[in-house]
Order: sequence, then C-alpha cells, then structure tokens
Amino acid sequence: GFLLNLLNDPDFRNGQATVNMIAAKPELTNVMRRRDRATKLLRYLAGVIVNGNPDVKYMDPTKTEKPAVVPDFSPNADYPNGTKQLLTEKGPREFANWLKNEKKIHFTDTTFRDAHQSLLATRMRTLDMLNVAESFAKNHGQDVFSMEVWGGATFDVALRFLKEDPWTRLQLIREKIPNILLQMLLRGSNGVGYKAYPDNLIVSFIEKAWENGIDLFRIFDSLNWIENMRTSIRTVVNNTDALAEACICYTGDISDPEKQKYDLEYYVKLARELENEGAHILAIKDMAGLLKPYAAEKLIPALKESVSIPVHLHSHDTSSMQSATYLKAIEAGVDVVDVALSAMSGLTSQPNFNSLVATLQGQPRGRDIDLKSLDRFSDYWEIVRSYYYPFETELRAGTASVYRHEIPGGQYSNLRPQARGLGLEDKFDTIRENYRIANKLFGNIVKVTPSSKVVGDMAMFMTSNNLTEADIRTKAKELSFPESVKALFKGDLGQPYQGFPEELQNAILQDVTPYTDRPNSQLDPIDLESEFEDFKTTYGPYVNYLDFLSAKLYPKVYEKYQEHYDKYAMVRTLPTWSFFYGMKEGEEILVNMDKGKTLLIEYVYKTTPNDNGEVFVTFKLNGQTRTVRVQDDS
Ligand code: 3PY
Ligand code: ZN
Repeated sequence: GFLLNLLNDPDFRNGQATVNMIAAKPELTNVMRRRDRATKLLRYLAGVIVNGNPDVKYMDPTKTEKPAVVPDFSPNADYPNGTKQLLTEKGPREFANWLKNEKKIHFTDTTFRDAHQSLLATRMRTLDMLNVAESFAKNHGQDVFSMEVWGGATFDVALRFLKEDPWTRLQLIREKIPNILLQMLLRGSNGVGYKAYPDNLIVSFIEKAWENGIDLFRIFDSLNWIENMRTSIRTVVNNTDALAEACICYTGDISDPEKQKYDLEYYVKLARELENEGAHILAIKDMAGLLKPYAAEKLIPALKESVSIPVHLHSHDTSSMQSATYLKAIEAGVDVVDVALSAMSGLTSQPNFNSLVATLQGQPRGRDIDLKSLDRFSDYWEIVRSYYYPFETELRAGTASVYRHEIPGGQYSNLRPQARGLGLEDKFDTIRENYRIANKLFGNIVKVTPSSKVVGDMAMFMTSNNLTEADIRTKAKELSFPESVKALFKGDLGQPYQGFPEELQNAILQDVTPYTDRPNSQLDPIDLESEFEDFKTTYGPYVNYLDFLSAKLYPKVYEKYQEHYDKYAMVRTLPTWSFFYGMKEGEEILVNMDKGKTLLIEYVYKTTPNDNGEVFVTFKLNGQTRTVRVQDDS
C-alpha cells in the first residue's frame, strides 16, 4: 500500500526521485507524512488568520465567499473524443493538415492561462481550475481546439506567490482533461523566464513539459528574432510528438501609413521563415491587441497565401474592438482564434468565447456549441473570479490609447500596481506616454515579455526622474540606466529588427561591448546530471527532476517556495478563500489532500497576543482539537 500510495501522490509522482526517496527513507510511512502535512496546513491557516497572506495587500471585510457551482457532468461517463485523440492518431504533421482543411472555425480557450494572467495578475490557483476541469472536458471536449493552461507568467507566479508547484498543476490538469490539446506559451530561449537560459536547459524543459502533458507549444521571441526560437522549435519537432506553433508577434499597424517599420512584407517574410524552421502551425501573437479589423482583413489572406501551415490568431481586447478583428479574420480564413469564457474575457484579456459562438451561429464557419452550457461555465468563473478581488486591475473600459503606447495586455493590467509600488500612481498617464517615448528611443522594438518589461522599466525610470525624450538624447552618457536597459542594449535579449539605435546604444553601454550572436551561445551548457545530484543533496530526498528544472529557471524563487513547502506543505489543497483570507470563527472547510483523503478543518478561536506576541489558534481537525502557536507580526 505504501509504495502505491506514494506513487499515486501527484506531488511525488514525477521522475526518478520517487524511487530515490523511498530508498533513502524506508522508515517513512504514508500515515506519518499525512499527519505531518495536516499539521503544517493548520500552521499555514493560523498564520493567515493572525497575520494575513503577505500577497494580499488589502482585505475588504464586506466581501464574502460565494459558492461556485460546477456545471453537471457524470463522473462515470466517458470523455468525448477531442483533439488530443486526433493528434495521437494522426501525428503533428498530419494533424496540422487536418486543421488547415477544416471549414469551421476552431477555438482555443485561454481561461486557465492568459485570461487570468491579464485580468488577475496570474493568481488563479490550480484548485479552482481543477474543480471545473473534468466537467468542462466532458461537456465541451468536442468543442474546443485547445486549452491554454501553462507557461507565460504562470510558472513564476505559481511558485512565487501561490506557493504551488507548476508541474503538479500541469499533471493534475492533464489527468482531468485527457481529451483536449493542452497548450503552453514558451518564450523561446527565455523559457518561462525573463532572460536567456542555456540551450540544454531549454531542451530538457520542453521534453519534460511534453512528457507531463503539453501537446502544443506556442513559441515566440520578444524581438521576433528567429535565432532565439530555433532551439525550441527544433526540440518540439524532433524530440516530442507535440505541435510546434511558432509566433509572429504583431506590433505597429500595417494599416497605418505612419507606422512603416513593421509592414505586411515584414510579417509575410517572418511567417515563411518560421514555416521553413519546421513549425506545424503559425500563430499571430497580437499581445497588445493592435491588430485592427481592417488590418486583419489584409494580414490573414496574405499569410494564408504565403505559408501552407494553419494560422492561429491570438489577441487581447484592450481596445474593445478585437471581436471585430476576429470576425474579419474568420471571414478571411484564419483557422483558430483564442478566446476566454465570458466572465474571464474582455479588456486586457481575450475576446469573449460565448458571444463569439453566438455571433457565428448559423454562419458557414460557426460551430454548433451548446451555448447555455458554455454560459454555465462562465457563471462558475464569475463567482470564482470574485475570490481574487485584490488582484483585479482598476480598468473599467476599453481604451484606444493602446494604439499609441502599444503596451501588451498582460503588462497594461500590471502597470498601475507597479506604479503604485513606486509611488507614481498619480503619474499613470505620464508613464503610459513615457512607454511610447521609450519605445521610440529604443528604435521601435517588438514589445512582449521580456522586451516589454525593459520598455516599462525605462518608462518608470523616465517618470521617476522627470526625464524627457530630449533629456535622454542629450544626457544619456551621464544617466545610470536600469540594468534591464543596459542588458537589452548589450544583446542579452537578442537582436531587434534593423538593429539598435547606435548613438543611444553607445551612450548606454559606454565601455561595454555589445554582442550580436545568440544570447545562449554566451552561456555554457549545464551539466544536468551532476547538478541534479547536487540539487538532491541540497534539498533532500523528496525533490525530483522537475523541481530541479524549476530551481534552474528560478533559483531564488524556488528556494523560497521549498522553505514554504517545508513549513506549510501542500497549500494548493486549501480553498482559495481560506488561502488568501484565512477563516472565520466557527467556519469549517473540507480539504482534499490526495485521492480519497479528506480533512475537515474547523477554526474554533484564537487568543489575544500574550506578552511575547504569541497567539494561540485552536482548530478542530477531523473532530480533534489542535492548537497552533503563531507569532503576531503586527
Ligand atoms: C507572456 O510571455 O507571459 C505573455 O503572455 C506574453 O504575451
Ligand atoms: Zn496574450
């Protein structure tokens, strides 16, 4: 029983480390560990009850938790076959051909990734996705082309703020959604981080992401520099059976004669190159929502004529016009569009799935989807979204200003809290304008993670130091620029189209010599095997190879995550309301630890702090009284 239980435990299930762990700790029993984990969860809850969750900056006492209703499904019924089965049957090349010949439009649902990254600062917890995943896959498994569930900022935020393991998230989602393609966003050589990593780390990361559930890798580079995407595309194509979807990041405006740098020819050429690199699917990644309807009407047919692979369109509705863009794109023959369920759509997120389905009903490219059911899933998300109120952005309406500043959706929603953090909230308009100016000074670059962050850093720098465009041009040699700006100009993110503006580059870099080859070729490969052995020596027998990869990508974040895990165990199992806001006296929660094992936790009361500032918090754990001591930080 012990071995099987352990192997079934998703937190310990991945990789050879499981075997090592048993070998190293034969005396360990599952029961002991479970009891220990329950105690740790009580310690976590007591901490939040007394001191709050450090990630929640303000708590609104008028808000209360409402139950989110999961739409009906039969736990015993089979999943309908979907694109996952089709990919397995056909293989990636033939699957892409099938997609290209489809008459009806296909939908990617971004609710589990980009939607919450762009609306809720990426804070959506695994639990809230898992609760609805099986029902969605059973009710709509035949309706959805893919679900974007991983990558982008989710990896970092899961570890850093939610204190949960992103790999476990992927495994659990895969388990509940065995029939729909699972998609991730990969920043090429930057992986799921903000800088270039050694090639062999990227290769290993992709292989493991595939083994753990990813079927479609959407690969981009923040400067549209193919050199930074090649390793990723090749790895997906040669080392996995997944789909390699390569992106052109859309910037500027091909319909604006004033914005000539990135014209139709530029995109067509890039698309052809990506096809030649071996991509199965081409994506247009419109990260800021700049692709206007009439521009789409030109771009889509031009791309469809120039490449023979299917075309997948991604946009953000910051301007509020992007459903019109989708309609034009669908009429022009785009193969797949990215949407989010109503309650998680709009503004800096993707256009509205439900409404687009309704709009296309009875039309030649429309799909026959049970809209009432789809709406029930939106209802679920509407309630769940309310659990995340501290992370909501202040945006109330779409804005045409996006065409001027070109700030990506995910970044735009983050900019105000970031400005607040720097004491610049009342200068938000200046920051947006400085973002535009910074981009101009940089020579009008593609702006998406991580290049967008550099432009954002520059905008903050200009704003907090009251610097104008003329100041930068004339005084650049005397200024101490943010590190990220220096790194960009040095070549650490790769080479922008048509190069860097030389004068500014010289002024920023001073004595440092820039380089023009791939940032990865500046980095030595990692000795993965021996470093993994060292890693296990440092962190003990419980860690596995996937943890090791997390630690290689985010060393400090991983270390903190591991400390948290050692103290508080699997906090991802706690209901979201308790995780963020603690509990009320007399409240009871159910916590599903692992298969079939449930804890019933009641919060009974807490003492006032004693002279040492200690508070004693009393719970009932499955009916037994337990008291936890917490230091009051106030
Ligand atoms: C990311 O890289 O996280 C993005 O969503 C870019 O648009
Ligand atoms: Zn996006």
